Amino acid sequence: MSREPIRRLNAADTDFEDRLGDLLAWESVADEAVEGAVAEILEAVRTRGDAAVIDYTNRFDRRQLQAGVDFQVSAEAMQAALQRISAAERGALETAADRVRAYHERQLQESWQYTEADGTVLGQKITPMERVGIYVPGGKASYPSSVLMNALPAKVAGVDSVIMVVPAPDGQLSDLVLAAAAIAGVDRVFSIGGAQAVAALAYGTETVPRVDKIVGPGNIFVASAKRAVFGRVAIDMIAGPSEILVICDGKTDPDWIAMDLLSQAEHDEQAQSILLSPDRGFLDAVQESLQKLVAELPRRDIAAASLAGRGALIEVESIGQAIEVSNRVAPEHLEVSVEDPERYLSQIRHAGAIFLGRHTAEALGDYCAGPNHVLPTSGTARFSSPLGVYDFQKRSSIIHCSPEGADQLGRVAGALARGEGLEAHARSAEYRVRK
Ligand code: HSO
Ligand code: ZN
Repeated sequence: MSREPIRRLNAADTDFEDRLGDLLAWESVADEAVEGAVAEILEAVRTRGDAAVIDYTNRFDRRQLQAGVDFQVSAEAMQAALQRISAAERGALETAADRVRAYHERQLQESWQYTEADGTVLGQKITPMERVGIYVPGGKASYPSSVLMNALPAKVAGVDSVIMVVPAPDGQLSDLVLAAAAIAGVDRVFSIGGAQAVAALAYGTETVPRVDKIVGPGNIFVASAKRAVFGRVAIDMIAGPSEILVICDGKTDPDWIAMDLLSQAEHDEQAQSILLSPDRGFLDAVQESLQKLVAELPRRDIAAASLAGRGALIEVESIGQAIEVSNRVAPEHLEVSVEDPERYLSQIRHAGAIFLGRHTAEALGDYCAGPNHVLPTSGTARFSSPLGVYDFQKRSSIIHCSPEGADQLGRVAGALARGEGLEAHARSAEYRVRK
């Protein structure tokens, strides 16, 4: 790890490519010992159901659940949590939920069909998933905002039953997390976590219904369990640490930009914050701001470690070059803090979420602007998109042949089937051909 508070790079340097490569290098941890332990937990829950879930929960979360005792969080407990949070917190959660819901409603896909000249109808039918599981971590990474971001797209998609699992270490649950679940309309909440909760959702137990898809972040055990059950159920992407890349022309308040970089740095020592600017004096000013502002933060140790290990201030020739570099990074969050940012939108190719203009703090997107904050990380924005309603809807194709259509298509299919040596296919199609 570098000892500098944050590394400085210049895109004009001959070794820039190598240094950018070093900066972006990140390995998701896969650990054989973890995989072995997870496999054992999955198998135990698959074969013993609730009894195994209770054993592991008592062991890992220091609880005293009894066999036969329900670990579902009651509707009364959810309402009580909603009453205990402050009016300001409740109002903010409700505003955020309304905005996230409204944004995601625009993503709803419609079924469609069309009729060909001979009367054959072709179409596509959209159906929501039936049951979806949302994993919410316990402890320091337990974000109520993530409850909204995961649950609301599923609800908007029309999922029948959204089931949340959240560990309760020592029996403690976060009021804000439960309140967010209530506001988002989560249907059932179970106070279990870890690989045992993922297993319960994937296989179903006496208490926990089996789901079709599991989404939400978690620690290495949860990530490993999700990977292992993938195929039996769908999963979302396995997210890496948060990232922000800011492009600034040097005319935004350096304190604002420094705090934007710190906002993601404070998530995790492995989080990544990068600033690109053609103005060297501005990079100096932001570096100073960072040093001053990080010291004021409760999570300064995490933020400082993130900046020193994975942060960078990069001098570029122009905003155009900054966008080229950004496209290579394919960041989770891209802030374009320049005059007339819309002008550059067409050149931006790879970014999970794009924040335009000097007034758009990335943090607004984390909480309440409307778009989802579950985004592709570690360069996967090259081929992945934000979590959305699409992730909870499926498509079925529809074919309804008219007699004329069956005649025409039967001949085509017959010829192709015989070419593949599949005689039953050919005859099945040709039975409907007019003699
Ligand atoms: N920036 C995080 C989301 C988050 N931030 C939750 C605050 N709370 C994911 O990229
Ligand atoms: Zn964040």
